[in-house]
Amino acid sequence: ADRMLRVLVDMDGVLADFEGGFLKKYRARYPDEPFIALDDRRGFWVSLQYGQLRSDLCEKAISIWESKGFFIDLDPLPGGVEAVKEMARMDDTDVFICTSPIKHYKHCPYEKYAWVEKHLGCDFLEQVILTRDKTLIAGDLLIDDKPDIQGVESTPAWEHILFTACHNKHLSIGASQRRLLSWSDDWRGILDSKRK
Ligand code: UMP
Repeated sequence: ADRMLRVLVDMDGVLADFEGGFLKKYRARYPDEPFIALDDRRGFWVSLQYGQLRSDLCEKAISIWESKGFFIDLDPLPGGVEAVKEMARMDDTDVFICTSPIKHYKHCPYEKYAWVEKHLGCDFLEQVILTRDKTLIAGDLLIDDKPDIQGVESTPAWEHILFTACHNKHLSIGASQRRLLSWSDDWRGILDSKRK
């Protein structure tokens, strides 16, 4: 091959179990409040659906991921760490972790780096991209569980592969859009389909 394939992999909902970690800590902190089971999650924004359940639950939800320890404590999703390590070992492949930090910056950016160091090793810190606008980042593929990824660049370089999550599994997607159902799905085939 002439050039490197560049793969951007999202963190929350793709490598790290944001939804599971959220629900566990929300229920522990607010045991008497209603919650949304993972099976009933709809839409990317957790805070929006909690706010629809009862308006004050929006800020209670936000309080969970703004807390110290939330991001570092997230469990890896099955197979994700192994897949990313394998990509990094592949010839002609560059892999980057492309993730959007929350604007409450006290803990999140630090803990995202700490999570990568803990689960992927300190050499992998070189591959971390923190950005609130993924359309600015040039890559061949972006593997991400957010259905609509928008920003200032109207024609991003990457093809978005929708990673299936509890909040997006019921969505019907366009004929041209591809999904990765989990890390047991054929991610190697998707990478190979983009090699020139
Ligand atoms: N996030 C929110 N509100 C929500 C759900 C998630 O602010 O209701 C945050 C958590 C992550 C970020 O830091 O959004 C997700 O970013 P990406 O997965 O798009 O990288």
